[in-house]
Amino acid sequence: MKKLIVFVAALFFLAANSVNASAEEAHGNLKVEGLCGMCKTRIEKAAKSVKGVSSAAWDKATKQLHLHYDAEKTSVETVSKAIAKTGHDTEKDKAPDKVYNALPDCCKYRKK
Ligand SMILES: [Cu+2]
Repeated sequence: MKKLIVFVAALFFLAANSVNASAEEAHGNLKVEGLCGMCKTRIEKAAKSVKGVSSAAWDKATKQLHLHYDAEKTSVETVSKAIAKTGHDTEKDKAPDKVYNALPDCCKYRKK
């Protein structure tokens, strides 16, 4: 009986620890250029495709991308590079011209 109690106690201890681990989530903001709803979808999809990112929300008005991620698995720098690859300039990385030029017209944020 005593062994069972120790076992159950150990399970609770492990469960509590794993809850703590997932609570250690980092928040980050990144400025990403974009114009429309299609941009928003593309930017958020690119951010969420990065392993370790749990949520990504881009605001069209402020151009700010708010990220929740596991700091042991990824970083804002990694997310920034993934987004630039899809055609969107960020405050840290510039998108390749070739990818930018292939964006739909409504998404061409560089021509003002
Ligand atoms: Cu767009």
